[in-house]
Amino acid sequence: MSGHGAPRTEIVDAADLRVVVVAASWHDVISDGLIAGTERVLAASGAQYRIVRVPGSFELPVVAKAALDAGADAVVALGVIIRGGTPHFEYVSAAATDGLTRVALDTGKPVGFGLLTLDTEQQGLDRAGLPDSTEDKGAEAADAALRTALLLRELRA
Ligand code: DLZ
Repeated sequence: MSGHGAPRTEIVDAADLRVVVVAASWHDVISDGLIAGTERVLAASGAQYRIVRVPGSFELPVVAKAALDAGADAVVALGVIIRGGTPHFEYVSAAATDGLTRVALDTGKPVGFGLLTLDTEQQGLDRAGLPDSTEDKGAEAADAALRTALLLRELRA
């Protein structure tokens, strides 16, 4: 999937939203870049947020669900999975992706999807919002979570 065509966005005002960032701990340079991009957007929006770490991407859905059940308006889920020589990549990627989708639908609250599933480390460095990156997927995921939470609030009002 290409990053071309992503919407051009401005910072939204989300001062009354509570957001939990759930970040997996694998591939720290890339995941630290994703977290920094997410924080830039959340801080600029005025949203209240906290960051929690989980061991790996497989653990993202259950913790995202707990955060939303406990009252968060949105979650930003961040993880980095790099393909290896075994089918493990497919299992962890599918479990995390399907699980996060289910969490969003079951809770009726948005999960910003900042899970990178990659063939190479370089692909992650290119997307991590680092000085030499071409994309900032952590920022994109945070922006999507905020916009969706605000839209859902408006639709339900
Ligand atoms: C086991 C594993 C492997 C091989 N690779 C990754 C990865 O690239 N990215 C990631 O976020 N997590 C990985 N994990 C860990 C699993 O997500 C999970 O934390 C463990 O299987 C324990 O449940």
